[in-house]
Amino acid sequence: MVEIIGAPFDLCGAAVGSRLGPAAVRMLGLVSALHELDVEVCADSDALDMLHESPTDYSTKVRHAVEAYRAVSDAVVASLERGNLPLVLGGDHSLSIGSISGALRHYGTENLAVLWIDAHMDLNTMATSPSGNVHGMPVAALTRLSSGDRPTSRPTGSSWSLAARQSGWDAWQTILDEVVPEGGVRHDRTGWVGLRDVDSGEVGNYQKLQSTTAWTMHQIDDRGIAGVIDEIDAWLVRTGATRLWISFDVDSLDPLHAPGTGTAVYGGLTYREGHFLAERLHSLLNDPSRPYKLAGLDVVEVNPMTDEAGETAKIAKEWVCSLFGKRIMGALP
Ligand SMILES: [Mn+2]
Repeated sequence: MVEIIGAPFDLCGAAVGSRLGPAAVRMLGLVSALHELDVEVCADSDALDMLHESPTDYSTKVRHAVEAYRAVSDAVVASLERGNLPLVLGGDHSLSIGSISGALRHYGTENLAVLWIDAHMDLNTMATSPSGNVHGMPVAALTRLSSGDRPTSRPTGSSWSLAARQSGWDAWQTILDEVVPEGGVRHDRTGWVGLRDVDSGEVGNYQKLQSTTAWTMHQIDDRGIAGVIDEIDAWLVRTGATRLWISFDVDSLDPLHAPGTGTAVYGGLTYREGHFLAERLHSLLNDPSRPYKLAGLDVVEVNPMTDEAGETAKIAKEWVCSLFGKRIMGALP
């Protein structure tokens, strides 16, 4: 049974507002839409309280963030122990540090693969991030990349203060020591799809990882979404993973369809490419001949504050429905 876990937290995104994402997606009838697909939803609650204010001090933000990751991780572990399938509604993408850590705690590093559906790699560390926004770093945390030595000076040209850099570094250590389990997500079981905005620090970090796999928009253009999905399936079989966590950032979709998100980039998945990906993943995840099953998923970065008439929340809800078996055109005889 699906267990919805709201994570109304956004202090690590580009702008505040995605803390309202879970409310918007729920308000559009996610639970009843899943019921219509004969998917049982057994619980729908939040893992943490929504802050009513937005602290601007960096050390306060990361302190709240680490608490949010712990709370989401615990909620995911509790859900998996009950035999449920957690659906985590964000919030900014840094929350996946919590959700996927929870899945790692339950399933173990040997069993879990992660598919990161996103315009961005989210692979910066505190050492390479241009912004300090942790929503650009979750994959680096989950694959346990180091942020280097604790900074003692402010690099030239950086907009971060030294105090902020140090509190970021301290938070990173806490995340690696106390949130992400030993082993983390195995590098060869980390895959991205939909990439089109990767910065130079991330390219350097990507080169440090071994055997990770990325399908950029260029490859989707080249091989078609169906061809890329076949490659994702072959990759998952090759990894030997028995469980897949899907982390869906709504900015993977083109901003024509999903304008209400923190870091929109043109040239994303079209409406049909996005749904086709979800529909095919549904078929694969429910195919008894496939060795992997769904562990859980994140749906993140829906920001109702910058959305256009709820379009982004709507497509996020529809995407989840496609992943759980909906066919947009219905089933023809
Ligand atoms: Mn992301």
